[in-house]
Amino acid sequence: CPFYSSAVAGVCERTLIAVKPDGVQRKLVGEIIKRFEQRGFTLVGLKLLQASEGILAEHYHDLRRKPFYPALLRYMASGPVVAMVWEGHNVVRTSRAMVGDTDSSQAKPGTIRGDFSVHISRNVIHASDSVEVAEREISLWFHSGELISWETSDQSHLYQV
Ligand code: IDP
Ligand code: MG
Repeated sequence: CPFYSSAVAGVCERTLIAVKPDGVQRKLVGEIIKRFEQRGFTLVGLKLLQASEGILAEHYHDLRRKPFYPALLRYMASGPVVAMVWEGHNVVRTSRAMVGDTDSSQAKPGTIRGDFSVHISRNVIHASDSVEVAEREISLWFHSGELISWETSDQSHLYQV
């Protein structure tokens, strides 16, 4: 964690964000990164990968009995995914708000899903839904050596340090 983490509670928090295959195909990677950067979060890990069935089965383990599960795994394996770890104050909750409702048809304009998707089955992006889940998902998608802790120069403008 960066130096200011002792001064501001919750700054150390991290979340897993993934641009799903539809978002990559539709060239939304830059737009999505831009939103997280501009909000004030710090990128600590980033990679483009073809997700294996093993990683997807683990990632969506809780949904394995849902009727849409086989189609979900096919969708998530249909092309490359951009997996990222973002850090900052309350990043898990804030990124869920930035991403919008799971069902794109209910997602509010201004959210990523509400601006770039129309159907729940192709909703562009994944974001961890709790701090505990984020820790599990980050260790599933990234080796610890792939994450960089670094001190950004804008911290005194983002936080009272
Ligand atoms: P979340 O991505 O907003 O956290 P979850 O309920 O965890 O939503 O579901 C994971 C993913 O499974 C969704 O983002 C979506 O891609 C897919 N999914 C969820 N419900 C449905 C459905 O009813 N039909 C098709 N796909 C679904
Ligand atoms: Mg979820």
